Amino acid sequence: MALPRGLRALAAITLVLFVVVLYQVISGSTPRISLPTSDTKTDKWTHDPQSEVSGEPAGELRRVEGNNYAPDNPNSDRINATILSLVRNSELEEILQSMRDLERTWNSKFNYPWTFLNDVPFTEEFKRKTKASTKAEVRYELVPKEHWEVPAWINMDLFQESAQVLKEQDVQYAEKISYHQMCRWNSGMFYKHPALQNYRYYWRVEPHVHFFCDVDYDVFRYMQDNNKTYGFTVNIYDSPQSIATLWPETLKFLASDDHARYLHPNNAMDWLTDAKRREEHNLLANGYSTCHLWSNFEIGDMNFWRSKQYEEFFQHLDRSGGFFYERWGDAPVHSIALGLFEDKSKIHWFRDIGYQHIPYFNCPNSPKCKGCSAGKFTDGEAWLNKEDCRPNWFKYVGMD
Ligand SMILES: Nc1nc2c(ncn2[C@@H]2O[C@H](COP(=O)(O)OP(=O)(O)OP(=O)(O)O)[C@@H](O)[C@H]2O)c(=O)[nH]1
Ligand SMILES: [Mg+2]
Repeated sequence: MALPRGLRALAAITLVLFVVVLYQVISGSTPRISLPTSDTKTDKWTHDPQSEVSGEPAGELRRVEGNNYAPDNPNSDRINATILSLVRNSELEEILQSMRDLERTWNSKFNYPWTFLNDVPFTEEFKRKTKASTKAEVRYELVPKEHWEVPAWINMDLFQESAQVLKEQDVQYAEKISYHQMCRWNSGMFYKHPALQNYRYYWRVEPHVHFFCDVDYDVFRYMQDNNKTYGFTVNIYDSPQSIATLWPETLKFLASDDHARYLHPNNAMDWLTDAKRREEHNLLANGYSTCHLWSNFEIGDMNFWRSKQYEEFFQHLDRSGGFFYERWGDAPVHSIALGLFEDKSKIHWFRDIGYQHIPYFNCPNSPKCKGCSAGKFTDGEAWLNKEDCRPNWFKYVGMD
């Protein structure tokens, strides 16, 4: 007996829904859950959003009132946070430049302590001149030898051979062992420094960077009050040759010991694995878009790096040798971990912090900014513009 048309339509819809649900259940072995993200998400990239006028982040911001941030106020409103800089004695002039900019635009108001770190002792001149550049407390710390030295399982002959191969592929700094050590230290060691144990938040500052805009609120308080884990300014593609096996190692980690349970339900997997915008990067990096939060600027919560999942992830990567046999940077390592294990809504684009590390900028359109042109991404060769992968961040995550 034929069913009435209405019932036939209902049966067809039910069947389709059943197939869709069945497909989702079967393909559910990838614990990737898409949740609605902010309405600042955009797939349209007709012009740089920084060319539009913008201001401070939304919400209540903690500001200077009377002496609440005075350097010598024992009951100040500062939270447990420090500005952090790994730097060489030879980069004194360059770090003084960075200090001048950050003090002028922000820290002369909030007086957060500076912590300088080095693998060799700082010179007296370094200490004297940096101390004279701020009213805030300054600390000088030596990196523990065991945090810096090349791990025992690294075969130095293999390192030399690999470095030659990477060099032929134009991977920058491939032969420079200290560069590999620095990347490894920034990936999995800095927050373990004994002098940082009482600190939770940090602002990473490199020598020879520029800050352009007055920032009139306590950014560390912003992170804490808004439950943010990580803040960035610039988002760029990496050299795929420097990280050829980083993503395969990441997948191995996820596939072993039930580590897939560490994936956050609101992760940024689609941002990490995008193959649409720059397919050849994804191919050469074996499934990773290479898009990363540029880590010479970081404002972060060290509790994330101190978490069990990140420690296990770092140990896995470290044991695989890729910090030396390839040239894995701390930026892709941090970005992959954040993209997988953290709620992507806790990663904040500090669009209001005007910043430059040669050759890229984050330059807002705001009367608070001086010295950079709004929306400019690079002052280098025009081809550098294609290294910008913020469009992917805005597409998959949003501008919050
Ligand atoms: N103390 C110390 N600091 C280092 C060493 N290597 C790098 N750094 C610091 O680590 C940070 C990153 O190093 P950079 O040489 O700037 O690396 P990069 O930003 O990838 O390269 P550039 O584009 O040349 O700036 C900087 O703050 C350096 O001062 C080292 O061997 N010892
Ligand atoms: Mg640098």
